Amino acid sequence: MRLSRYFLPVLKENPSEAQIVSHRLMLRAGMIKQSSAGIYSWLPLGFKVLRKIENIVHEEQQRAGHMPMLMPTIQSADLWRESGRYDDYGEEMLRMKDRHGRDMLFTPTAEEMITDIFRVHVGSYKDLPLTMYQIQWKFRDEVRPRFGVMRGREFYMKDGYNFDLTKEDALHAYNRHLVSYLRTYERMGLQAIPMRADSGPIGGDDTHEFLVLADTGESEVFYDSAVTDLTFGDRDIDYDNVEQCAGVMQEFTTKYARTDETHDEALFNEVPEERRKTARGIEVGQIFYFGTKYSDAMKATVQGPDGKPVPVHMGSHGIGVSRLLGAIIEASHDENGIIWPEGVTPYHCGIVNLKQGDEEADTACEALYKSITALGLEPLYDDRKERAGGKFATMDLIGLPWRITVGPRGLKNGVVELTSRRTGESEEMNPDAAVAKIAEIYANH
Ligand code: 5CA
Repeated sequence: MRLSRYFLPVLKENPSEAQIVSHRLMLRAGMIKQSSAGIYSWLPLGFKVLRKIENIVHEEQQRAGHMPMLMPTIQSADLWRESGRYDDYGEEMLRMKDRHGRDMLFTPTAEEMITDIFRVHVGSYKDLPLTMYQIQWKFRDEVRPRFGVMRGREFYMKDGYNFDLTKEDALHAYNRHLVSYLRTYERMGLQAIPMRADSGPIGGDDTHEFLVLADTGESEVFYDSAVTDLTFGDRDIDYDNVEQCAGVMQEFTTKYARTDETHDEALFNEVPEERRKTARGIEVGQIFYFGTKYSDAMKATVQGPDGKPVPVHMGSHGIGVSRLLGAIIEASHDENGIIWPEGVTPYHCGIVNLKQGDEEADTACEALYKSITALGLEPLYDDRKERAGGKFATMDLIGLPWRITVGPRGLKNGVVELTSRRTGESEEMNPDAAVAKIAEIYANH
């Protein structure tokens, strides 16, 4: 992409409505524009990161054996009356009537819809286990939408649902989700810690939230600092292997880590004092096992091995896809702007031409652009006739992790400069070496 043709409406001033850094930077970097409270348009740069995050979620869900599908955003109230949640959901649910006066709603989650699909089409235990998921827009009429995409009213969420014959099988599905989430967040450059939580309107007793520690987080959390030493890394997981998934689950959840809703002071005090931490966190996902809550209410049974109908055991599992943009920025920025982790960066590197219009500089930039594109990567070339300072400021603000700077002076010596956004360190090298370095950096992303 060439910056001269891109739609990147960066703001010079700090927008006064933004209280936290991620919201401020997303507005300043021209990623989103508010349309009404808690509802945003995703401008090209923001949309690109949203897609990157969504792709990682798709890849990791499918690696775990879960099937993608898509359900409608506007649903009939009837299903929700069956489960009892039409009344329970209260003011958070956006309700409307169609032209025939039928009650409709904008879906805040989709347990009812998926359970209906299941009960109509699945009749036998032989069709289990089954896990399907979607990445779809949700609407919750939050009392206090704030912090940009972090607490929106309209937001993008991955919601997955498992159907199993027994509680044991459903707990494997729970563990499998936990493992796949650990891998998902790490690919985005995030540490998200599973913490025992409260299930709220979804229901059930078994639930973990995934929290990214950040001062601006909305949840208060209590944990044993040993949990922050755990990393998932490059493990080879067989998602059908019950013991292996349970092993990872144990490893990541036996130490004390809870949100304030489930915090237990006496238990917490058993953690050695120097490891006892209180902090704030951003909830980027939550997994639930709620047994037969919905299958009982909506009569979703299968014929069991003995021929008798049994209600299926279910769980649901969410990832806050749009919220993740805010969480990643909260975790990775400096005073000049965003610092994207390589896994989610909108463009893989920037190319800054210090003297647009200089034949040698232009030619060198075009060649770099071609070579990097040929690697299957996407550079963002600042080909505007602007001062170098302005170009650097834009690159720093939008946060591409690598920048190649090209100018007539360097080219006289046959070199360009490769700069890391994270460390600020620069290295001079010939253009081919810079391309090779970029290829090497992204070999694993
Ligand atoms: N049905 C279950 C699992 S699919 C469910 O709805 N879970 S949830 O309520 O915890 O939502 C899943 C994730 O969506 C949350 O962990 C959070 O990251 C994200 N989320 C929830 N509400 C909002 C909101 N108002 N704005 C942005 N993201 C949100």
